[in-house]
Amino acid sequence: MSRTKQREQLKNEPLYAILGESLSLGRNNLETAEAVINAGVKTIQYREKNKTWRQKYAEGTAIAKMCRQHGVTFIMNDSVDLAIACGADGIHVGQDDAPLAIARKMAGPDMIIGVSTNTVEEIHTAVLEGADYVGFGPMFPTQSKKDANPVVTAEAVSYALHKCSIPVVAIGGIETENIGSLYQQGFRFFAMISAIVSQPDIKSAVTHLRELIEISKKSV
Ligand code: 3NM
Repeated sequence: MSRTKQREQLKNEPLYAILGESLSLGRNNLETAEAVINAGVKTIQYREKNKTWRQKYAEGTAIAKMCRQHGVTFIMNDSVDLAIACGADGIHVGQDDAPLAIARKMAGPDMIIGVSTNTVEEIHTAVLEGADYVGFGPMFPTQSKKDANPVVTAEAVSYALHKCSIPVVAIGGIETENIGSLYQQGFRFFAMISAIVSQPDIKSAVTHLRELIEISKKSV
């Protein structure tokens, strides 16, 4: 699939799964990726903080290939060199990773680039610098990220919903209990680790999340 099509797909697909092996109930990242792909999720991010470059490269390359075969967009977390080396479609950078302009310069105009944001200022800067989407959170407290920021403020939520011209992917503590209310608030894209990869049955977890979104759609 072309990157142009993938950019379009990002705007149409509500669910964004993030892989993290320590949270995957004993499955390895390839097994989890396969289950997530089979569940129909169209965006997958590889996020490992404690593996070596070589391990990340090996896993990332294999998952990128699986994603390519199934029309799934594959995003590498943090590192531009790994994203390029693995043949990822995109990179997700945090506020402490390579600045977007540098990442763009290294990765080229075609690479999808997402940026983690927590404040109005960070969203504003990411848009100005040409991000394709922002990750925005944490929406709720989360156990999955050790150094998570404070939960986003009402002011930042309002800016994200009404002033941000690129897709806002809500993240942090999103699960079946709250995805519907986030949808009703105006969020359309949802990134999750535990509500997807920590579930015993990933396919039924994803189906349930989709159903909750569909129900909320009818009430907005
Ligand atoms: N980034 P879960 S919160 C990876 O706020 C990540 O930028 C966050 O995991 C941010 O869905 C987070 O299990 C963890 O809460 C998301």
